[in-house]
Amino acid sequence: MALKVAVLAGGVGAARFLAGLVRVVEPEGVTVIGNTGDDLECYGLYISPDLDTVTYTLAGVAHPEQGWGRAGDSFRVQAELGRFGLPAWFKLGDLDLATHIYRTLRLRQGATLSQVTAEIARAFGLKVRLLPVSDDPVRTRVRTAEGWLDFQEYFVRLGTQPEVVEVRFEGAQAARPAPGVVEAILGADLVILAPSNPIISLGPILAVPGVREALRSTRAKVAGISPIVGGRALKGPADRMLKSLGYGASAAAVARLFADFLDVWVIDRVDGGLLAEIEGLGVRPVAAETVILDPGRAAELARVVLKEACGWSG
Ligand code: FO1
Repeated sequence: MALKVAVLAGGVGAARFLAGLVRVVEPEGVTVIGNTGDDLECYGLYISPDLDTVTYTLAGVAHPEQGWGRAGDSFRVQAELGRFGLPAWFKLGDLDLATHIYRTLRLRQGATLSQVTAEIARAFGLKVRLLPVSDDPVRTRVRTAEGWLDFQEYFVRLGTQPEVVEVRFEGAQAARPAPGVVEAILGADLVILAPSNPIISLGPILAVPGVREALRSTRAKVAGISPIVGGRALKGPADRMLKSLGYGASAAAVARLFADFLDVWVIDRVDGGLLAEIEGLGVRPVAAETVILDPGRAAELARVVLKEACGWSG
């Protein structure tokens, strides 16, 4: 029987890790629990960036450098929308728009986000099960000197430049985990926190009542991969955010955020000096090559996680 793995996932970093994981375990046994805090409406369309990034990456159709959006996409529709004065700071390619049109159409017909996500995943030939963390709206908002901003305004329009002094996940308290989310965590052989921004990618997932409790009570080992290497985020604003929110930007500081449910924390070899600090949190640290340069390296990293967390050696 396939090893049952549940993965908590944000966007690009998580998707690249998953592309490696499915090379080493049977994808049919993998459930991906995706962040929906970044979701937005644009031109009346419902966009779920992190779910799409996972879908496109696993389908092999993601933009190779950006990691989000489609490879070889064109922007003719968005350019034409400029004629009517509509803003175009959130780049939506023509192929990508088809996904958003389909999702919006199905949601208007009464389908849930998890149903549509499964339909889109099937259309792209995914073998993993991809679940939004919730079918209820959860929206990440950040407070900066300019006041409260919607997540994508901060992330894309302002290019993550303003300092973030507070983060909230609107709707999270009233949200219920999507069907299968808690069951996947409780029924897994292994739960993995992908190398994602701990505040804005994993934060919304953990903020949905029932998810953190499931992570604390599952009999599966819970392992995570640090997205901070040598005090720096490999991608995005995680290091600056961790500092401005007062947590500190180190692989150990991120482990502290998850210490109540984390068993194994995989850090980069350059952070070997943090092993004792992580052990002090009651978490077993493992030093490995964590920088994902290609799917081969991602597969190597997945092998380390599987071996260290549950003794799996293929
Ligand atoms: N990221 C950008 O930096 N600029 C964009 O214009 C942009 C558009 C976009 C469209 C669809 C999509 O699925 C993702 C998109 N992203 C864009 C990425 C997205 O903002 C972030 O990757 C996530 O929300 C953070 O994980």
